[in-house]
Amino acid sequence: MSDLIIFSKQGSVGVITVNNPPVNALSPGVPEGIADGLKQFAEDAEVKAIVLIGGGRTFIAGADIKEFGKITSGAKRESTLLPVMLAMEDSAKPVVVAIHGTAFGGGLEVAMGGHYRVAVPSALVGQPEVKLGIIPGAAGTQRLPRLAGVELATKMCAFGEPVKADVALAAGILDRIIDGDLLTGAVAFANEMADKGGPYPKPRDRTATGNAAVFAEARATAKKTHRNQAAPLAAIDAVELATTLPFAEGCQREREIFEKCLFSTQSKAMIHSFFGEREVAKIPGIGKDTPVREIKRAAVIGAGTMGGGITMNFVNAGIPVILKESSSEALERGLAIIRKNYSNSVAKGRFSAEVMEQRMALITPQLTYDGFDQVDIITEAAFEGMALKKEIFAAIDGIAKPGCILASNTSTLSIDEIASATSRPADVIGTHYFSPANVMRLLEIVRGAATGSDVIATSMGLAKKLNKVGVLVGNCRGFVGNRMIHCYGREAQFLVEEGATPQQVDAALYQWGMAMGPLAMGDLAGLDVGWRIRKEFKHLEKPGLRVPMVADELCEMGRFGQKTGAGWYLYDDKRKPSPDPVVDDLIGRLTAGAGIARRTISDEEIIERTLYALVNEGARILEEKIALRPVDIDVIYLTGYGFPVYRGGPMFYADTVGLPEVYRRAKEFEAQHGELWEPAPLLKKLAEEGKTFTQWAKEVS
Ligand code: 3H9
Repeated sequence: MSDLIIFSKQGSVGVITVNNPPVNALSPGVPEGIADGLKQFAEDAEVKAIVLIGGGRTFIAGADIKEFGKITSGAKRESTLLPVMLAMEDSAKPVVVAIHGTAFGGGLEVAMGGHYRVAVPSALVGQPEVKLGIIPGAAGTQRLPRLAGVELATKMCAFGEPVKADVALAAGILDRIIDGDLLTGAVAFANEMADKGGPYPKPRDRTATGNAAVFAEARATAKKTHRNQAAPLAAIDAVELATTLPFAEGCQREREIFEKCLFSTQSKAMIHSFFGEREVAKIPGIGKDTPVREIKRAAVIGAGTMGGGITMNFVNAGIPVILKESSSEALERGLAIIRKNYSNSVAKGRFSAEVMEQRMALITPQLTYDGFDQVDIITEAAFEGMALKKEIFAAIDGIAKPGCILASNTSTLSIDEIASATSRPADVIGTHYFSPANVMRLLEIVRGAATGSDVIATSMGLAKKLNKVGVLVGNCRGFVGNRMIHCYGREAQFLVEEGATPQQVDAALYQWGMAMGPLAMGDLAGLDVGWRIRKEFKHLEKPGLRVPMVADELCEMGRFGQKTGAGWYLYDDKRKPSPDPVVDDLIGRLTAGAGIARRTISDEEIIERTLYALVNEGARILEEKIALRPVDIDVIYLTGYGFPVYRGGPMFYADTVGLPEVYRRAKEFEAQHGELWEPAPLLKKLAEEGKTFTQWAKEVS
């Protein structure tokens, strides 16, 4: 018996407890320990049944994902779980698997090797492997359709969403729900089954009946919802094999498909993203022992698109909000939008009308600062202008109670300058939400020079509470996300000026995997936002550098994007875009005036110009320590900018292309387009050393 697995007995039932915190992953030693337990209890004449259970907060949450990198790098050979499961199924004594928390991936696969499965009502079971770019690799695609039927199995394996215990019971994945103590219930169930006597059911002996329509529909859905991703389609293929091949052969084919996925760049990118989302929570110098402030009440200034979304985040987490506006019209408009958003959710069945009313009741709309002296955090979401922000911060500095966090939702402005309007810069922080703020998962947390560690720790904790991914960044114009997107958008516009159509630029990047093209994204976010920012920063622009012409001109024409029915595209009343000859004329006129020669532009150039511009700026951001690590930049792009998860984020993508190649193209672009393309010193250095951003991050950490 190792520390990872504990054997014990409850009367005549042998209990195998997995003890590998935090999530009981199937790390080396765990499968072997389970196999030892089965063997020991098989030989123990006192034992008539066996229970397998997880210690701590969950049953087995899957294979140990950290081990995958060792396998793909050749440092380790994969050991297979299949013999352990066969040993469970072939046990002469009934094996009952007791589930709480999450039986995910290899965890559910192990569970399906048992004769019976019981679970607490709150348990979740699932095959989330596709979220890591792989498919179940230990018979999940073969046993699940045999237990639950192909329809549910296909859905679970192809899309990775777990099901709750009651659904799993109805589908035949579980045999009983245990109310009360799980181990007691599982032991009682095991005694019951042993008393009934064998033979005990083996999931692998059941038949999975094919259903062509189910597979066809799943493939069509996967192509839409998981665009360009290989794993969902591979998972459907594997489940389908369960309906045509004997179990052992199906397992062998599943294994081949699993390995192909595991060694793919998509899977490496998605595993990078999985660990990245957890890595960003780890901030050097701000440990778990950093004190945090309690956030029980909040205030939001500004009921516009951002302020409204931010308010919804707080109330969704049960935190009451005072929502302040400067005019009753703006306040009413903002409240009406919040109500409409909630009504849409009710209509979609996400929650009841009663829940909606409870949330609305948590909002106190008003035109004054009344009650601001009672709240724990004030989030300013006013227009993007320094003078206005400073005025607001000076006002709240005079009202807020000591210890109240003063947060700005600025997307570009200096947190230090905003903080200078207050007498308490240590309490001032940037919390930059992304539009729509109630939907997008990213929260850029901007640390000023004086921001207190406890304010940072509290804000990171708040992100989690609001169901966001908080990423800490430094203070500079645009911070990380918008500073980089500025370069990406700039190149998108230059490409349009040089001869591509807006549709071509958007289509090329969409097909590459971005959630939407950059110009369509501008129309969605509102072109006036960038216009206002460009005006604010005009005095800082270096004279003589090329600047995009078209977007400012569109704004001068009142074309702010979707909200005005026209921007880069023309929008109908359902916000469906169509190309607009007016825009083509404008581009032609402006470029002719500027003497820009128009040419045919390839999709490849569109991808390289826009994405390498992101990477080059990202490298500068790393040099300046505005982002803590390359993975922080990746997570910002994955959770806030619609970057495809299977590409891993801009810095990881650059690693997969190879930094020497990215650098080579940047040099070429510099020769063609001038100093905007000067390669960042870090990019140059790593390219010359033949290293990746990932390797560099390990070296400097
Ligand atoms: C698989 O099973 C393939 C099979 O078919 C077998 C083929 C042979 N491995 O998320 P949390 C770490 S593929 C290693 O913050 P939560 C995580 O990094 C796998 N580490 O907790 C974090 O570390 P740290 C299929 C893992 O309560 C800590 O545990 N399974 C693993 O919010 C806490 O995690 C999955 O894809 C792992 N499998 O959520 C499940 N899981 O503290 C992936 C977690 O150092 N996991 N860690 O940052 C999850 O979905 C969530 O972690 C879970 C808990 C819902 C379980």
